[in-house]
Amino acid sequence: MSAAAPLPAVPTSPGMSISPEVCEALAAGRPVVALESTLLAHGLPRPDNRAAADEVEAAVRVGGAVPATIAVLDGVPHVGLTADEVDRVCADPDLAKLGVRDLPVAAALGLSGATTVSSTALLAARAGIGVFATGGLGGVHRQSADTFDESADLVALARTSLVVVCAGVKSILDVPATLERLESLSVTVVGYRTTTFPGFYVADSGSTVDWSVDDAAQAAAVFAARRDLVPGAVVVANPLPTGEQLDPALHDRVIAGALAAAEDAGVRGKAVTPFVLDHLHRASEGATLAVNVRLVLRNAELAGQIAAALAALPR
Ligand code: PSU
Ligand code: MN
Repeated sequence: MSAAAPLPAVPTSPGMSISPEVCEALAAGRPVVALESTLLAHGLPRPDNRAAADEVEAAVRVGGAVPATIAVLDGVPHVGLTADEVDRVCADPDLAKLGVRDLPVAAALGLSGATTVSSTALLAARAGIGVFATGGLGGVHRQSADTFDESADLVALARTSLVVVCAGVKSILDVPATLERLESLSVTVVGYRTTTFPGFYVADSGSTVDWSVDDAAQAAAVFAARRDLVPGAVVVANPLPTGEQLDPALHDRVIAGALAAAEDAGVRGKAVTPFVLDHLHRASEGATLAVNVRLVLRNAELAGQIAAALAALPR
């Protein structure tokens, strides 16, 4: 009689690989925070992105949760990456940028890529992760009336149940139009300790939101209530303190230049956001890069706290 096949060391969800640490935390009901890889691979320049990847994971741990950076490697969605896997994501200049619609192609053809807010949210929710930290959401681009360019992040958040901690939407976008779309899509949006909607690099986008939460426990409670009611995300908008924001005058100047450069270069589709962010990092001599990393770290730590508060709630 042959011996029984050994059990896999790590149980995994169908079609994805979950790291041992993340798997054990989820099985035990301990807090976990998902992190996206597009902001590393396409939003931050090499080689600074590699150090940022470690710092973001460390910030989640300071907040009280286990980090789960998500990417697709050789066709397999990975939830929680080894150091070597983070190296791959951060070093490859040709790594694909994968939204939800790209995931089946990557899976079927065995391709690798970084996951955006839309695809990270989907994969995180499927793995059973309730909280996700990023920098700024994608949204409605400023020329969208001509280009129809609206990030797939918005529709994905309408149907994916998790908390997304962000510094608002990227300020290269049309922020009021993006807030209107989030309303149409019934995505819950709350400010963290403010009703001022943040402007990514700057504390104030010029728009407001209807609701704010005072602490991580309130954010977790809002999500728990939404989860029981209807699928969809709770966006927790966490502004930088004004003392840490990008100088608003520099902000407005470099953004105008970056958008004009993208127009002149004829950049379209999913290349727009990486092109504009890269242009900003250069034009501001690294000031936007430093602020971008800082806001992601703050979001990661808050997300850790919210995940811990969520884990403490009865399910
Ligand atoms: N936040 C950042 N930097 C980024 C992004 C978010 O601080 O680069 C990424 C996210 O992955 C988001 C994507 O989903 O930008 C939006 O791309 P697009 O506009 O093409 O949908
Ligand atoms: Mn787009």
